Amino acid sequence: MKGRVIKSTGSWYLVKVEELVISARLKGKFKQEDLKLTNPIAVGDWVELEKEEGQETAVIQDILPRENYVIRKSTRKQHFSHIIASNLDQAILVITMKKPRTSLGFIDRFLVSTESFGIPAILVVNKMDQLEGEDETSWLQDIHEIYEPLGYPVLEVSALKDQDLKSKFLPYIHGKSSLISGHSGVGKSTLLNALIPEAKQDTKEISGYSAKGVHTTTFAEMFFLPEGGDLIDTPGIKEFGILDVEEFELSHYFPEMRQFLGECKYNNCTHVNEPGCVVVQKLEEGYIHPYRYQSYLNILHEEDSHR
Ligand SMILES: Nc1nc2c(ncn2[C@@H]2O[C@H](COP(=O)(O)OP(=O)(O)OP(=O)(O)O)[C@@H](O)[C@H]2O)c(=O)[nH]1
Ligand SMILES: [Mg+2]
Ligand SMILES: [Zn+2]
Repeated sequence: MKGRVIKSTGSWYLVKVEELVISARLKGKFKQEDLKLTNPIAVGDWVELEKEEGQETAVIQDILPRENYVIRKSTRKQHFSHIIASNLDQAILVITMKKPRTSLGFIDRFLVSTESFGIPAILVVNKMDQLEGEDETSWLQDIHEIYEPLGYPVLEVSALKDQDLKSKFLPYIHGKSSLISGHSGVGKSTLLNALIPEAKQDTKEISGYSAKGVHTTTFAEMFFLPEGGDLIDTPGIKEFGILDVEEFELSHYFPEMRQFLGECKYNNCTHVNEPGCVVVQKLEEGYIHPYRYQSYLNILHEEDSHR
């Protein structure tokens, strides 16, 4: 039989085979192409499985080739990576202005990752009911001004309060497989519950002391929209370690730079201080947002120090 992995707890996997959900385990070791992974099988994987004799459970025999995946550096094991989910149509990044605050740098790292995986991304500003004051309005304005022209849709929602959340959201998620990501406490599970009430994901108040989330969701899990499509709730992430992006490659994952890349004087230009750099010229002319360029430099230099 063929099925899709909807949850993985480490040793057991829940696999959806047509309308059934079956518990399955892995037998033996799996070879992964060149990747050092902490998890051989991820949510979203299509697998081939076989029923165990006289039991309700099954054994996973094979993983079908992944169309794409979102992967991050393992926080536990050096030089290892963790696949968050695979076979996705898009990634939804939930962000909040406060409690917790999502920085532009974090957003940019996330977007560089999804660009490098070839996965479209959407930004969802949650907790709009809490937005107040000039500071916060100007943060929101920045988000719209920076990201919409780059082709990333920006949605404003309140997962807790919006009455029309579903109708607002459905055009973006209908019939698609969407990953939901973001810091702990931004309301990923709350949003999921609002869209799919049967999901009943645990949610928890953020810590009053640190104004950060308390890592309520601990495993990625896929839920199905009755209208068609699925959403994958994931544990909150602190930072997004970017993988295997070469210096000269990084600008390919900034859509506003990508269009000028052939035009720099040197074809291995890193767009820092090389003569005849068209990216720096476009920055000065105002075609590239200074915050985005700053993020570019930050990622470039951080990745440098990891090499
Ligand atoms: N005021 C307000 N609070 C919200 C909103 N959405 C979520 N919250 C609250 O934010 C807190 C965290 O929500 P969760 O859904 O648990 O956050 P999460 O992103 O799933 O967090 P992790 O599972 O830890 O990654 C809860 O107390 C929610 O009730 C919103 O739109 N407005
Ligand atoms: Mg959660
Ligand atoms: Zn350049």
